[in-house]
Amino acid sequence: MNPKKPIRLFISFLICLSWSCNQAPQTKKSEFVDYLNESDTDFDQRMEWWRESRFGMFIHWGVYAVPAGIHKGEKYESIGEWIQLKAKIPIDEYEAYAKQFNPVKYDAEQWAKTMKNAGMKYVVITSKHHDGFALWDSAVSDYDIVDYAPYGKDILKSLAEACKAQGIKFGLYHSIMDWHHPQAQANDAPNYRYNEIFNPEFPQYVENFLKPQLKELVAQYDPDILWFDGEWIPDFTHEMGLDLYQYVRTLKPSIIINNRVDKGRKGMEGMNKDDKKYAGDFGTPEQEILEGTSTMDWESCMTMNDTWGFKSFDENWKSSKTLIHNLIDITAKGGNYLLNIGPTAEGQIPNPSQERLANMGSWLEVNGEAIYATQKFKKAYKQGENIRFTKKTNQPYLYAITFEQPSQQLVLKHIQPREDSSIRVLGHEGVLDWTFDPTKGLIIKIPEDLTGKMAWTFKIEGKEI
Ligand code: FHN
Repeated sequence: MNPKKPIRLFISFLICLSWSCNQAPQTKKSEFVDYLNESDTDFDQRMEWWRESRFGMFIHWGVYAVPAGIHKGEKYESIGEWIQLKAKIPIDEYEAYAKQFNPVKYDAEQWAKTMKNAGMKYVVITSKHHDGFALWDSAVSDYDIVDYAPYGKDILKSLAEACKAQGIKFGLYHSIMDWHHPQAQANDAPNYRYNEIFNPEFPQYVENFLKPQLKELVAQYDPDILWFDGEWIPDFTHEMGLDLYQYVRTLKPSIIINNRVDKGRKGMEGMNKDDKKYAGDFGTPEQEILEGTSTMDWESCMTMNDTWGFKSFDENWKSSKTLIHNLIDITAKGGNYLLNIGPTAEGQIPNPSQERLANMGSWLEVNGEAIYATQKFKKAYKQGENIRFTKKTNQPYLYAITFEQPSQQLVLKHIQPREDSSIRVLGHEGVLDWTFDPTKGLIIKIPEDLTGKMAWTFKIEGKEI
């Protein structure tokens, strides 16, 4: 939910006033729409495809894949995309890495097919991370993949086209913080007094660089999602956040924007301190899954190993089973799963990532109806630690998904089947014997030859109790 309350009415009135006085760049006075006070009906309609998608690919890709965690022979244990700051690399030295960024093995069509085969319905790729390097041909800056790097081709253009050809929604991650632009955090680049001082020219960076780049990204690549990050810096204010949300929605009214566009996020837990005051369409738990459910839309973003950007020596990969169980748990709690890959400097998806994506796609090919276009149970999203529940949005089907292979019988407490209905395990031939008793619950007889792996989905026609 993205309820709007009086506190924002006043602030958005001020934004409307300033905008209408300044003839908002994209709309005439009469056309001004106050997106900070959208109706719940309009909000729900705009979020529908995103809620039904459940599963997307996060891509952290850029110059940081060149050092890949190692600088001047020293390995840095931090997340790969932070190497410029963690290794205190002066800007001119880091720019030398940009001059080496030449992903000749990048194949946008292959990447889009990999997402499709993994069962992912949308993608969010870094257009610009904190290092300030643009993965598209920007007219606002030459610090980009076409003008600055030897590669010379527009990565976002080819990926946007390939994703749209595969029916995959296209999203952009864009960092508000910028270590390269002199009017942003990088004004004292060699020392990186990151997050310690205000840059007096930061407002000019927002108006004359951040917004113009966002405008060209929306115009050129028509993204369905804008995923902001780096909003925590002291230079960026709540008022800037409200204005940025209004600005981007005015560029593309149907676009979906995360809560890192504003200052409401409670750290890595990712939800808003007060979702009535702060802008953003969904919460963003990072490297964690909410303990329970939420009235606000949310999406857990997580890595497959320990880094977002590629590191040559991070081999701490989560198992396919863990990744699938995360997806099931998140879905049962009503959230989305944004699972990250960090491609190499040559433009390849690491083999361990490809293997896990293929395994997830195989499971979803059989069990996807229990994930996509489902809602959470109203009363109980789980039973014990190894059973999760989901239900179809507009059909009488409910799903009980078990993390461990059941044997002999499965007893379910929160579902009453319709009399004379059939119960099946997705991917397993035949129907299962069952009995229902209001006290004992639903008792399902498990066949000895039960097929399936990693998680088992019981499809039941009936109602939640
Ligand atoms: O600093 C970034 C980090 O590099 C990465 O992009 C994650 C993923 O969303 N977000 C920030 C850390 O919270």
